[in-house]
Amino acid sequence: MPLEAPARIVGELTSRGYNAEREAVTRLAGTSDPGAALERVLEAVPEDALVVRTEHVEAALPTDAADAARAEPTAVPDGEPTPSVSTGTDPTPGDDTSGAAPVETEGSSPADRSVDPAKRSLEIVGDMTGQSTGTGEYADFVSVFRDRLDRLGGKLKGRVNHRPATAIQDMPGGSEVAMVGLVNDIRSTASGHWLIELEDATGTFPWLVMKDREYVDLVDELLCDEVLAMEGTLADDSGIAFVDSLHFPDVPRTHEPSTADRHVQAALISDVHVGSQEFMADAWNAFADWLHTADAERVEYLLLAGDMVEGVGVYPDQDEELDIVDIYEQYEAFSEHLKKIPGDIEIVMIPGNHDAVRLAEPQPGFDEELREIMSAHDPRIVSNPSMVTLEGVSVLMYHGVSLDEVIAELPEDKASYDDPHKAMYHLLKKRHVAPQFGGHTRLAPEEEDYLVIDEVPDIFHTGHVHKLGFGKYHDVLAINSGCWQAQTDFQKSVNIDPDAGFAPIVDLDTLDVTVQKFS
Ligand code: D5M
Ligand code: FE
Ligand code: ZN
Repeated sequence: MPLEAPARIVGELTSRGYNAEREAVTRLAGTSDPGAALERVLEAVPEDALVVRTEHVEAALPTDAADAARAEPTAVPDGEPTPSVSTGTDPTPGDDTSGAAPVETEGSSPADRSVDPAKRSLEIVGDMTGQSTGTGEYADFVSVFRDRLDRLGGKLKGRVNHRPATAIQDMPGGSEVAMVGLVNDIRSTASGHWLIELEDATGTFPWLVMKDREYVDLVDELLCDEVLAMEGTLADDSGIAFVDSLHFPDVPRTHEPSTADRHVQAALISDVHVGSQEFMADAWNAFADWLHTADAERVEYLLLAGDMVEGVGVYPDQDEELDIVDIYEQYEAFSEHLKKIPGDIEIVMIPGNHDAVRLAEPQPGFDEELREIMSAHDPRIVSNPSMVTLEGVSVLMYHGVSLDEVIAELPEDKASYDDPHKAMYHLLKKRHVAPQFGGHTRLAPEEEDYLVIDEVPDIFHTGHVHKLGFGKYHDVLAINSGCWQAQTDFQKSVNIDPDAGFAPIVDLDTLDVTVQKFS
């Protein structure tokens, strides 16, 4: 994979489970072959290291490469450019979200909102808060994978005439075969073909995708541990099958989203990062002011997809950029900001990787102490991920840590930070918010796989990558909602240019999106 940009290097590192020191990334980016340099550094880092540090790079690379890196620091433009907002071009004609341009607004003085809360309906589905039973033992891994295979495999079984892995190896060579399983391994062969090992409850079986087949293009979308179906022809010795077709659980093309019966709107935001020196209080206040105006009187729901606060000790050197160093004080400040939102707006929030809950997903909603601190506005606090239904419109809320991984592992035209919604499409296609175990996204095995996308949502809402982008995938509206934190030093050093101070507003009766800009 080409590692031309520092952001791509960060993505690659995070996909392998590492956080990065910014100087380390800068030095890698300055080498003549960052991909090869990164491999050398990773071979040399201590096995238990979670952070790639400058000294690791210095130790692993010859000094001339390190010097070259110092001589060519990453260029960051001085002038603050207007963030580029990806408005999601949809391959489907008639997509009503494409071309929705950001609308400039000014924080105007509060006006009376006339809303009728009696018309509302808000239902939470799939909140796993209080349901965690996992202890991280082997048996939990067995049950979480079994549940994943049962539920996602169930969506595929009607589509192929599948057999268990052990039965396939007993069939005569040349037979037509099909199997449903978890991707256990993806390897390229010496001759450029791809070997994909599928695993089911009985065992594993290897499948070969030939490099000249048209669907070889799908191989670079695959992630370990996702569920797939394959059809093909058994080799003469029945030891391997040649793939003829490959199926994802996917969203059916016949999916028809539900809509609200009246004109009512939801604001979808995330990544507020209160407590960071870069938290944009002015933009937040302008947003809150706007919500009090008649222009926003249809906005009756506010969904917050995680990273309410900046947290403490989330990334290396983060403390240098903290405005509030105590985690509880961060939530107290956040609560003050929440109070500025009109009291009649229903708020639903899930945690993110900066929040004070366990890092491993699924993340339960905040504990009692934090709920108490944030109680003034009486938000609904649920797990990451959760499904919430607003007047019949189902919204899958997920913070989005796995998007870093999808962006790092897939080719740039299929998933990138500039088009975060396209990375979301792949999660919808895989029907799972974070398929890969053992990578960047920390996962906690539970009896049930809470990360499976069982029901197709009408809207999929994520954050985390701090980029605004939206579009439709098989008529599911995918929105990544940007952030309220200006570019941090780390982001500057790796050329991540966040979309900060935007609020995408969804019409729940049509699923149209408009973007309000407050920065
Ligand atoms: O992360 C916002 C985005 O920036 C997300 O794509 C991860 C990336 N990021 C930010 N800081 C780091 C460090 N130190 N290492 C690796 N990746 C990083 P958020 O977690 O929402 O602040
Ligand atoms: Fe964030
Ligand atoms: Zn995050």
